[in-house]
Amino acid sequence: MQYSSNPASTSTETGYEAWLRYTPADLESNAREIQEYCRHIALPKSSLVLQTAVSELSRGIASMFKFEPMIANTRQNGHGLVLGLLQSDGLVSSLIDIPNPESLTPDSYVIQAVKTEHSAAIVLAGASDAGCLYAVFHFLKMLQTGQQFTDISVLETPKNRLRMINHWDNMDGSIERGYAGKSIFYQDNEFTADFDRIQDYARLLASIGINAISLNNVNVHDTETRLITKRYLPDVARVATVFRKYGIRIFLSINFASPIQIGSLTTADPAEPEVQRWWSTKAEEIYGYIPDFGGFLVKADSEFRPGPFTYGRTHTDGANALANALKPFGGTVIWRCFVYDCLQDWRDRTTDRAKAAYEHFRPLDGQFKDNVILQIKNGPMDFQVREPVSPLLGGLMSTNQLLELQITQEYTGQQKHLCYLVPQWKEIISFDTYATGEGSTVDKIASGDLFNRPLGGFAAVSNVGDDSNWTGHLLAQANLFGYGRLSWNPELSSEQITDEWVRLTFGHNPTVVSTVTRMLLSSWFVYENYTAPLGVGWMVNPSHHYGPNVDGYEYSKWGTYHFADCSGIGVDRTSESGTGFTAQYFSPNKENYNSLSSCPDELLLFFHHVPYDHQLKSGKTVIQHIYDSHFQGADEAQALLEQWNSLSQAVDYQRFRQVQRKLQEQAEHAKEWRDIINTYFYRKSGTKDEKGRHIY
Ligand code: GCV
Repeated sequence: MQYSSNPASTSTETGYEAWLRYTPADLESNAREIQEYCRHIALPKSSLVLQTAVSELSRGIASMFKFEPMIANTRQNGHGLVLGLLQSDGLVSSLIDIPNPESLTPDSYVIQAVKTEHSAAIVLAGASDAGCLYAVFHFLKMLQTGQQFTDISVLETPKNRLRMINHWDNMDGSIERGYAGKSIFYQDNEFTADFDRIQDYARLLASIGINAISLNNVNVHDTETRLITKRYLPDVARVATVFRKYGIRIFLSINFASPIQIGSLTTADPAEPEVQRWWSTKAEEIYGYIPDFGGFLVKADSEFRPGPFTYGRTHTDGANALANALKPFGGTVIWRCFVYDCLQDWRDRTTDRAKAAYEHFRPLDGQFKDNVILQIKNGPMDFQVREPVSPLLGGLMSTNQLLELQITQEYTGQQKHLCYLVPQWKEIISFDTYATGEGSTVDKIASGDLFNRPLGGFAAVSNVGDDSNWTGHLLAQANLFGYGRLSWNPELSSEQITDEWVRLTFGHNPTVVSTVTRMLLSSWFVYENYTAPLGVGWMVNPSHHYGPNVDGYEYSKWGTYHFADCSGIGVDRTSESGTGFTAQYFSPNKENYNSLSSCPDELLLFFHHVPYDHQLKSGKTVIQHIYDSHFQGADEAQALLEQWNSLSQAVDYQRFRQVQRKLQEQAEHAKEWRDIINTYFYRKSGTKDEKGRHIY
């Protein structure tokens, strides 16, 4: 295959198309044969989402092959594509047989080649309209990545029923923890007029299998509280219409105190009949505008948000009251478990923020309505670069659960630094909780399979804003893509996902593919190396969370301490002398984390307070590890820049420069991290670097 000699010189790509570029240059030679199929599309039945499917297919074909396919509701002789529904579609059923139809879920789909003597078809069929759309995106991806179509037979069923994106967007246009510009939904307390952009976002999300989105920040302020009123519901309904075309249901974050704030009630007590009636009437009103409304996402009694505690009620009381209101309309309450004491005193050694979610929610297991899902952050603290998996995952056996991840890089470089999170997420979802013995991995808990729950899946905080390339750092698109792919199939490897993304984004030049892949796959470890060491977390500037500040949170009320002094560092969370957090895990994790000798190095300071000369499993002392990892991390950040620079003639100019600027900033900033962390610990410990490197 031929590569254009220097794409750097001609292209004006900004990254807006993300992984849906459909450039002819991306086609591998075997795709020529497939062109014959692409000239005719049969779509026997139609619907809103099937129309989207056929128009996405035509768009991809037109862009890659430079011809418009013919679309008909019957099949032509010769080669062609057939779109439709499994089981309920006569044409599709006449062409393919599904051996185990009972194993299909609504989003399942099939891509299958069917050849007879005189004709050849490729069937793209879903168990639902959305399934067909997913089949189309899969087919287009196969074209882009040069996969073989001869005898193709794909059957895909997502592992998770709910595959959700959470937006932390505010209606003034700001995004809490957003690093890619302003909101694509709101401006000046109104909905934006740019619905084309919203539709382009819906395309991106559907192409990676996302089927639910919450549109506003979980911290619901005054204006956003009114999203569920007549003032804004017509606009919400218009946004829902855009996402509906792509098989995506919308949710809203609500304010638990709404009955007071936008109703005329004097209480929001979930046990009060008038409050319950208020929510029921409100639900009816919302469904009048949006018949397929997904439901409410709720942050309650957390970080100063109102909740049932005000009235002496429990989270169960609060969540179930809302669930009752949504139930007649098929809606769901997603209730977040990020609940902890955020007014702690650093001298208080008994309260442990890491223990909080489990302490609050474990006793309530089994008491939530069937249309409630508890959303659990992956770590017990808060999306640090390295944390153990939350013990609440596995701790709840009779409750629907969603695993909450953070795509936006709040603590992982804020989309100025390259930090590809798929390897981190893979570690989390393949973590064995031992909840029901060996093999009780987080992915099976989230999906509902382990405990046979009716609802479950993944949710993650979006990293998208109105920057021209969506994510600020072009390579941060890989995190959004990777999240979607993993939420569809958590068993995909980091390497598979990365290879797909790199090829879709940059084409097939082997040097580009191998270099970008290497950069992405190493970047989380690089970031970890030059930031907070050995799982201790938090050494960031308060409030905005960017940049090094070892004591930034050490004497604050947020419960995020490392307890470094002149003799040692780390948080004692053992059962014997510490906070007892380790006891929230099942054996053998409990014992492994509790014991200094078996605790993994990378989490040592999360679980133990140790002297600086404590010897790690690596053979190094803690202090030498801090020095070595920080010198190494800063060098590796510089190496990322150099690796990228080697692609200057192989990547189109605008996209090349975007990434180059970010990597330059990262390399500089990594040195700042290195020096601040090393100097701090040199002064605290009084121990010299055994390699004699320069410490300020
Ligand atoms: C939306 C952390 C973040 C907050 C975020 C909160 C949450 O505390 O810093 O910005 O609020 O988590 O997840 O609710």
